Amino acid sequence: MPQLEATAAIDFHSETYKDAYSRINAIVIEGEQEANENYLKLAELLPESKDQLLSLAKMESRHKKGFEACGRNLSVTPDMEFARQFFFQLHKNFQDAAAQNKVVTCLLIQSLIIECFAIAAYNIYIPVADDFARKITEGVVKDEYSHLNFGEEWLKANFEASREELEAANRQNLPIVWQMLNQVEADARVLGMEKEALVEDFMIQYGEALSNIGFSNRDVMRLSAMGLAAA
Ligand code: PL3
Ligand code: FE2
Ligand code: FE2
Repeated sequence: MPQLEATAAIDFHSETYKDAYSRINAIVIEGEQEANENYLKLAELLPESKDQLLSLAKMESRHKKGFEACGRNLSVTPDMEFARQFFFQLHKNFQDAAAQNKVVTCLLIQSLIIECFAIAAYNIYIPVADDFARKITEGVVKDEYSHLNFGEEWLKANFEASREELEAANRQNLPIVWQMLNQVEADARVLGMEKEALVEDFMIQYGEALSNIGFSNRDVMRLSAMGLAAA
């Protein structure tokens, strides 16, 4: 199994590994922090799901603490400034949508795009992680499926009314994800994660989510590849 050989070959304490980890670890910490804030905002926008959304927000702050411990365990200082810039556009689009009460756009950005991105990244990371980080990440990824499920269920129940806004939000935000992947490609490779595997896993998760919500196979293909060719 090539993946096992790769694991054996990774030196978690080399300067090269730690340098790449300072950015990837920061991205994950910042992503969990922003996910926490986004679910708190969604709890305001969707009072009927308030308790559930507050519990998702709480999970996100636990995830953040877990990944901070992963960095500490390798004596890595996360580059938080890099991570804030990494998320800037997606974060801004979420906040603009929230300010206009566009719940569908907020759910697409956080519960579909960001959660699928996280699920893909964590699934690809688990086999090449150090033992400490692997245990943490395995626990986290289980929660992320339930966050994705929240978005799927809500959007499925409101599919016809949400359809147009979902299309527009997808067109606005999915190309940003491909750019984000390009920005982490080199660092992810140092950690043993290939961009092609991340793209593939993301497209599978995101495509399944769109299909569960109610889009046809044809729409799923069109929506989930939006902007990919240009990336
Ligand atoms: C939502 O619950 C969490 C949001 C986190 C987003 C993470 C995106 C990660 C992309 C970077 C690829 C490498 C990940 C390595 C995993 C430790
Ligand atoms: Fe999370
Ligand atoms: Fe999450």
